[in-house]
Amino acid sequence: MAKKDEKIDGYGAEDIVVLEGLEPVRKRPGMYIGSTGPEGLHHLIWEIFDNSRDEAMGGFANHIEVVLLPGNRVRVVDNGRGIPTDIHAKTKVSALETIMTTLHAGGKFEGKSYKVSGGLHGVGASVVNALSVHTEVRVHRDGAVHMQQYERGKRVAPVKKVGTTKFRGTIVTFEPDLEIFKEINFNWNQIVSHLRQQAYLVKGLQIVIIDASKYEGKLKLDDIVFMQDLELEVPSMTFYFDGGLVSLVRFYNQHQKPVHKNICYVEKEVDDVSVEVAFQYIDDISSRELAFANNTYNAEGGTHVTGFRTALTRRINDYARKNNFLKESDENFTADDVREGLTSAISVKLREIQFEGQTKGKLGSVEARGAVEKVFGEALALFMEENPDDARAIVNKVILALRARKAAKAAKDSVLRKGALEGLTLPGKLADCQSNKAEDSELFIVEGDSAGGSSKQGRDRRTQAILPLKGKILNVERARLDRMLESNEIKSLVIALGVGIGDVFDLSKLRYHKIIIATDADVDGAHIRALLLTLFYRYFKAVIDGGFIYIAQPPLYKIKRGKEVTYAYSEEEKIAFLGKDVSLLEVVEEEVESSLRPSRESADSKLKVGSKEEEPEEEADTKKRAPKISLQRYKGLGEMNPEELWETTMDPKSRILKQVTIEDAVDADKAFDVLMGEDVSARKSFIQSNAKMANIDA
Ligand code: 28F
Repeated sequence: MAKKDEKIDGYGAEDIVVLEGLEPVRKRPGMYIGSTGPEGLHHLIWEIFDNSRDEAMGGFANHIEVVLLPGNRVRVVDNGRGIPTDIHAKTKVSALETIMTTLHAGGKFEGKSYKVSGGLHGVGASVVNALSVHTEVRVHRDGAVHMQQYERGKRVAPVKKVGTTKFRGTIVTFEPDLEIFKEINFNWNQIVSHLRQQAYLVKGLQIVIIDASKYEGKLKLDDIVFMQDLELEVPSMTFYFDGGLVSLVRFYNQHQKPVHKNICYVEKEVDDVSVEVAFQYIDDISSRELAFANNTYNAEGGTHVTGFRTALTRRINDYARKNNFLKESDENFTADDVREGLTSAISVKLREIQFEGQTKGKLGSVEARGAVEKVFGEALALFMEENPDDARAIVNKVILALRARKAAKAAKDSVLRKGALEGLTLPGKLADCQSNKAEDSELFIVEGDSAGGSSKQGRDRRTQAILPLKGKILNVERARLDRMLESNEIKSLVIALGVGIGDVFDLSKLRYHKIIIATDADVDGAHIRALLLTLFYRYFKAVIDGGFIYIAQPPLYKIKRGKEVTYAYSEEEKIAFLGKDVSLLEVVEEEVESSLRPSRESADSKLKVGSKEEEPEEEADTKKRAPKISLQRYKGLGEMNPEELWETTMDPKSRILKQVTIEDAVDADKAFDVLMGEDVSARKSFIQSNAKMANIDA
């Protein structure tokens, strides 16, 4: 068997080296998957998926299915070669078992059968296994099905042949361990967007995602390969892009006005680095840059992005000079000029990959820079020669950006001279805190005057400052820096932050190390939050990068059971707290919505429901009196009294804050274009599809 594998696929079981048990993984899970929170949990899926995807990248698979099953289980299937199950002569165990139960170096990923390595890939499966209560692998290969099961990383029995097959591939089913993860809640949207991105990165790969987690019928899966064939009536998504990054750029620009028709695209390998780039300009001032190294998204860019920018700036300048768009006396376009309105995607694949810093956010490998600069630079020059209409439109767009930059600078200089920000008088609306140590200080950005009122009363004034903002602040989407400065709302915010803006931006002057966005749980609140995140993303990115921005998580409901008060921060929590009373509540709650809805002023208006004081006939003898239950739904912070607000949302000891990551901001930025852009139908469908999530009545 080993011989046969080696001949056909270039691999035998003997290729695995360096073995180590899985105890360290269970001891320090964070070291292997980053965290034991939601990110780490989803990481388990990505690890198993990555192995399937690597099979696809090697050209051995073109179909992957990821299924959420009932009971917190996840099932991943590919139609690759199947993990080898033959017994290793020396270790006397199969390659499959070694892969699943040891922290190995992963022979497969050291450059033999795969041109490109994903760094840690291949150690992933055993890590997932270690952190799962139960795992099962089924391998379809050479006409036979082999199966092995594991509990918390330990095999239950040796690999066993359990049947015959015509199919080839690997099926892994795992159930994350609640001893490791506090909470197991898979996020459908997160899974879909991650896997969509992966589909763009591997041309021709079909990815099917199925949410069967709430499927109530019987599922007998032992003899099933792809569950897609069962045609269950459950949510599912399929991704397949034969355009690669062209499809990605097209997706990002779908609701935008392109400046030129053709998407510039290149895919080529030089010096052992494979480079893929696509871009297209749209009628906008912001830019979207998506960078990937070995299929991992790099939020902070890195050497490949540097190479791309250098080539872009140089080649556009060259073209503009050669074709007399720029006169001899004109200065060159800057890197910022050529970036305005640009949507670009860069993907590099390297044998050995280095990241800067702890996370994989920034690529450090130096060879990527030269490779991208060369491959993309040449392709861009050729693209402009061959597509003069596109080239002209691009250069004209860049000229516009250059003019706007100069005009904006002049305007900003004059605004600054006039002292718009320089006086640095803190805005009157700001209720500042007493401390002037930024590390201890927090700024709550709240929506409207009523929320401003209660939060000013409820806060700890030593360390907590409040800045109330008016409803719709300003459409920053199409406004420029200078226009934006004119808005009093934004001016207040910028002055309160203390960091300045544009050229005078200085992060060290930040006056609060926690900036907490506390908007209401409705459409307007979502809007303002998206707007603020977009504003930070586009003009104060360093403040997000520094981890200074947070989103408050006010409760959605206050539940009183007799004297006992609980707050529910999500629908799920509400249901969990209410237990069996829920059906009754649902009905009454509905009524409030339409007729009894508490007014904003009466923060204490409560709704009595489920009161069992007038006992119905049959229930009288069943139980002792059930406590009186009341449910209050908060539509905004303004509905809470100062004590409630402090207890639930502001008190550092009991509140929940969500730290904003760059990815959150990118999402908001993208959502923002939809919300603020000109495409009305896109806006409508965005609001509708997000309505439930945001808990709003659309
Ligand atoms: C659902 C998750 O894990 N798919 C995988 C393969 C295929 C090979 C492989 C994997 C063998 C000796 C390491 C097959 N034949 N899906 C997956 N498909 N791993 S993981 O090989 C691992 C190496 O050392 C495979 C020939 N070569 C490789």
